[in-house]
Amino acid sequence: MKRTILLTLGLAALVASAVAVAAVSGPSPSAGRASSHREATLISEDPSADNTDLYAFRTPEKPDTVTIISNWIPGEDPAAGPMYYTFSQNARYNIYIDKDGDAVPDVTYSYRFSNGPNVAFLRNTQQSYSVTKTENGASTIVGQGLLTPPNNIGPRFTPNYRKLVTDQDHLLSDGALTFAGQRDDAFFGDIGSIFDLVAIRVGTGATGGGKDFFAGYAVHAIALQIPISQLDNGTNHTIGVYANTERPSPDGWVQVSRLGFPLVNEVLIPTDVKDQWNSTRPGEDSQYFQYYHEPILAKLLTQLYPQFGPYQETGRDDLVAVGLTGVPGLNFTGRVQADLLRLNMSIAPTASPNRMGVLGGDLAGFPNGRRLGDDVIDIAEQVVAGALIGHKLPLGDGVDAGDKPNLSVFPYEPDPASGFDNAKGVTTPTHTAAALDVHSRHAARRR
Ligand SMILES: [Ca+2]
Ligand SMILES: [Ca+2]
Ligand SMILES: [Ca+2]
Repeated sequence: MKRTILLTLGLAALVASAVAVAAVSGPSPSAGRASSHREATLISEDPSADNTDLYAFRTPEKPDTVTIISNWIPGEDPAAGPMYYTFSQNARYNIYIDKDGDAVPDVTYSYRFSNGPNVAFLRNTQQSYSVTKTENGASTIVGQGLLTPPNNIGPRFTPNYRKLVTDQDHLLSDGALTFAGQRDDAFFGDIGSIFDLVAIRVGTGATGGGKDFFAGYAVHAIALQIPISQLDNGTNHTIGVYANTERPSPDGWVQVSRLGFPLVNEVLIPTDVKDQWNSTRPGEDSQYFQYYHEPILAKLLTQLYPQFGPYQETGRDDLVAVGLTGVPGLNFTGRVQADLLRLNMSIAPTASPNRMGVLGGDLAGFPNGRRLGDDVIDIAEQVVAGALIGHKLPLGDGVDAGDKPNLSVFPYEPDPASGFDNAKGVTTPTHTAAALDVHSRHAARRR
C-alpha cells in the first residue's frame, strides 16, 4: 500500500523533476572507500555485494539489547540516478553471530531483497525483503514482505524522509527489531590522505585538519537489535560477529565479500591475497596469522615516518590478540583465530563515549565491539604504531567524527542526504561578479 502511494507521488513529481534528473543521470562516482570500501580487486567490480563496515554495541537507549549494523555499497552519491543504488536481488546478505568462541556461527540472519515496479525512467528504490534466521541447524522465516524506505531522492519524490524511515522499523517474529535501507555512511576518515602513502595533513594527525572523504556519501545498511538474553553464553558474555554477501553459483551460494573487524582486508592483508581473504570463512583465518604478526603497515611506517620510530615490525602478539582472538580480560573468546568483531555484552554502555574507545579508557567501545562514533582509523594507526606495547604516538587522520550526527533512535546511522540537496558542483555567481567587478574598475579608471 505504502509503495503504491509512493509510486503515485513519484509519478506526480516526475514531470517537475525530469530536467533535474536528466542532469544527474551520468555514471556514479567510483571513488568510494571506507574501512573496507573497494578493498579488493574482484569485489570492487561488484559494489552492491561489497561490505563496507560492521558495528556491534550494547544499545544505550535499550541496554538489554545489542545493536548490529552492517553496511554495504561504498560511496553512494545520493544524486546518482536514475539507476539509484539498491540491494542486489541476486545476493544473500548475512549477519552471523558466534556465541561460544569456535568461529562457527550459532545464529545467522539472512536477508533477500526484491525490487518493485520501476517509475518511468527511474529505478524504484523501495525494496521488499525477507529475513531467515538459522539457529542450531534449523532455518525459520522471521520476517516476510518487509519494506525498505526509498532512497532519499529529494523533497518532491521522497518528502518527510524521517517518517519514511521510521515507518520501516520492523519487529521480527523472534523478537529482534530490524531495518534495511539507505543511510548516511557513519564511517569517517581522510581516505584521500591515507591512501596517498599514509599522508598526514597536519602535525601527527591528532589535532584536526583532515577532510572527511565520506561526507555526503551514503551506504545501504541492515540494522538488527537483538535481546542480549538470546545471545549470552552465560560465561564470558562475548559474541563474535561478522557479515558477508553471497552470490549464487552452479555449486550453490558462494561468499564474495565479508567483514568483521574493520580495516583488516584494507590494511593488513596484502593486495594479492585480498580476493582469497574475501572468500575465506572466519574459522579458517589462522592462515592469515603472519599478516597480523608481521604487519605490512608497521614496515611502511618505518619507511615513511622514521622520526616517530622505531616500530615493532615482527612478533606483534598484540595485533593477533586484538584482531584474531580477542583481548584477554576484555573480549577474549579462546584460542580459535578468526576475524570477528568481538563484543563483551557484560560491559554497560558509556554515557559519554570516548571516540578512542578502549585506548581512551572506554571499555564499551572499539575494539570491544564497535560503535558508530568510534574513530577506528586513529585507533588502528596508533595500535599498529605500538600503542598497546609501550610506543604511544598521537597519530590520526585529523577527522574525529562523521559529517552528520548519529541518531539517538534506531537505526542510529543518520538519514542520508538527498540527491536534490547534493552540495557538489554548486555554481555560484562568483566568476560573473568578479568579471563585473573588473569591468566596473576599468570603467571607473576610464572615468
Ligand atoms: Ca559457535
Ligand atoms: Ca557521514
Ligand atoms: Ca580519525
